[in-house]
Amino acid sequence: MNNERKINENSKNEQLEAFRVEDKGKKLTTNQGMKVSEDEFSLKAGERGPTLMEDFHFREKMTHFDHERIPERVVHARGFAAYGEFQVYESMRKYTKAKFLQNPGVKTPVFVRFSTVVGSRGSAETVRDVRGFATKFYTEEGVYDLVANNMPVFFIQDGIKFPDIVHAIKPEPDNEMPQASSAHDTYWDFVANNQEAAHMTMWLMSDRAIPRSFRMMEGFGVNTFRFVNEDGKAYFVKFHWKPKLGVHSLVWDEAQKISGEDPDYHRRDLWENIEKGHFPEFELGVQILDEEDEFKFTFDILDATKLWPEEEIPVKIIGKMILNRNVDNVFAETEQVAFHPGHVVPGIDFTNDPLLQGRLFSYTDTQLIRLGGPNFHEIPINRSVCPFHNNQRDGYHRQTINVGKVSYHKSSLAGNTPAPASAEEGGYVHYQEKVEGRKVRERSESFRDHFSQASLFWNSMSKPEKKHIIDAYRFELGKVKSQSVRQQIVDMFANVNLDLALAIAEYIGTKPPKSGGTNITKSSPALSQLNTKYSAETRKLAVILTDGFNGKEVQFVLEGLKASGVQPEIISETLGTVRGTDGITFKADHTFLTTDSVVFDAVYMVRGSSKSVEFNKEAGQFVYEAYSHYKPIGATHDGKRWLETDEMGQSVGVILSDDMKRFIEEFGEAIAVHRFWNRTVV
Ligand code: HDE
Repeated sequence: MNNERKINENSKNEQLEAFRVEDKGKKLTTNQGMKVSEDEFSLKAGERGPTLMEDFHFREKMTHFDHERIPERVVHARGFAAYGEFQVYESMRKYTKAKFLQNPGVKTPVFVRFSTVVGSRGSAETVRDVRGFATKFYTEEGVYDLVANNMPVFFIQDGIKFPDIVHAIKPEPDNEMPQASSAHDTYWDFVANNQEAAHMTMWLMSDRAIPRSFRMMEGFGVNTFRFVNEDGKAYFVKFHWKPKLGVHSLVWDEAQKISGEDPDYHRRDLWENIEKGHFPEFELGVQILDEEDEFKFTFDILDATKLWPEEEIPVKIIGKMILNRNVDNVFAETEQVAFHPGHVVPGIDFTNDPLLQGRLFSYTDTQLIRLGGPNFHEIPINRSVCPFHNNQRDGYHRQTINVGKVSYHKSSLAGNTPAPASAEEGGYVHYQEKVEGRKVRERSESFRDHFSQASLFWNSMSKPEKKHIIDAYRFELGKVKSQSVRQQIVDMFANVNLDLALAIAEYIGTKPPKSGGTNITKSSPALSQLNTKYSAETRKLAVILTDGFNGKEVQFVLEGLKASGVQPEIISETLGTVRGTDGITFKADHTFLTTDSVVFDAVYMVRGSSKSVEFNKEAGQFVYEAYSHYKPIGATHDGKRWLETDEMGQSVGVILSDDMKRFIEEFGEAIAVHRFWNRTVV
């Protein structure tokens, strides 16, 4: 094709290079470029006198500082992002004409922002919440945004209720508490009185809401979109991201402790792994449905509170994304990026999903206030890598200098250019769906069932996952002060599962539900995260040792574990060098003062000759905490003596062996398992 633009994985980076500024080693200047001679003292009338109005340097510096903040996102305020590339495995020509989905030889640059939803910009990252997973594809046909979450359904069915759910789940307005949490009266009052939230609430109470890492989450486009191919034939489509490392979570006690220990836990994990070259990978999957099959299901495929069970409509894996570069400047890139589900390319179209329709209005609208005007598409991170031409002009912060007299269409002076492109020339032509109906403000009859899929989700959970869900309800409702709201929730969730409702009621002091139960017995194994992938790759291992350890043995074990991707970090009595009996040394990364058990995936107890009572006590607490969070623990020789009780030593996931080869093998496997849920923890 002669109008094909050459975009490759480096295109965005090359574009950004023009905007990067290196200040190091340069002379200090004003914003006007004039060198300044002094930056510590304002201009004063006498050494002890008042600052003078004419001090332009002081005024410029202070004014800029005074205006440094922009409004945070109304939702998804706290986020972290990285660059990468996407490649399709095989041409999707049959289903869509989107160019970036045609050629396995093409790598499309991407920018992905992960986020929490409820908390403000400075809130902790391991709170119980939905996670955003928004991807910007810089394609040759323009920017395509896949603005996804880590849960496949949503709280509401119609966009008009979005302000209500957000007001209800955000901190309560009279005292702005609690931060980044749904565990309060207004959220649960909303759920009880807007029962379409039942299914999403089950997900929110599940382990999915406390991910171990952004690298270990699935992503879901939630809304139903359309693929349209070259012949104009359309298909319904749902988008999925599947993480290479599988889906894994924290335990609630651990998540809460990490919020204090390291509120930046998720961004640190992403940042560090990319810096070390452990590039996160996600496969793109699609569920595709023929238009003729629209009404074949027990649920309405346009209802965003429903998922499409993977066993009924399989997920076809079509490509892979790899994240391989951190940002240079969080404000310039991560904060100023503007996503929008309406940023589409030819071959991707919308459906009448009323939640999606609401979203199509909201995102541009919110950028106008957040980024200060209509030219946010010109901010470097938002710029498409292909050129853009139209008659839009002026406005705050305009960067381009559009030359010539003509800024209207149609014109003879510019020969009707920029000219609309036909479909053959790559112009976007909306899918000609036939619509007819009366103007009404109503819920479709097909959107009325709020409980069947909530039950499906419950039925699909493994035993430990069910226990975590019950615990989460007990915690959250335990924080709800209104007895009436508590009771309404118990009565409501009896429609999902009676055992669940009874388990909640028993704990939070309400009456058991008046009625309830369900005849839904179906389950969907794909919904249980225990059925996803397991790997020891990038798992963080705490190695506890002091001077006098057996150097050769520890070195052998660590090399063996590193070969399966485990990342060991040494914890010792002091920072600096730790010496083994045989002259082998390690550099201590942490002491018990600078780190904590909760930020590791596994513990290797080595010991040494230290007799410090304090150190030994702390080591015991450290390993016990890891044990109580169901983590793998390994010990050889002396290290075994640190394991507090016999019971702990005999538990699943605790590997004690003096045969080094066997130890590496068994401990490596245990690290991959991640958590041993059937361990008895007292
Ligand atoms: Fe969003 N959403 N949303 N949302 N959303 C925003 O846009 C909105 C919904 C999602 O990292 C806002 O730029 C409405 C579903 C992500 O920058 C805002 C409705 C899904 C992000 C907005 C929804 C999402 C946002 C706030 C219901 C999963 C963060 C700041 C009709 C598929 C993107 C902004 C980033 C952000 C509106 C529902 C995902 C206000 C009205 C469903 C990942 O425009």
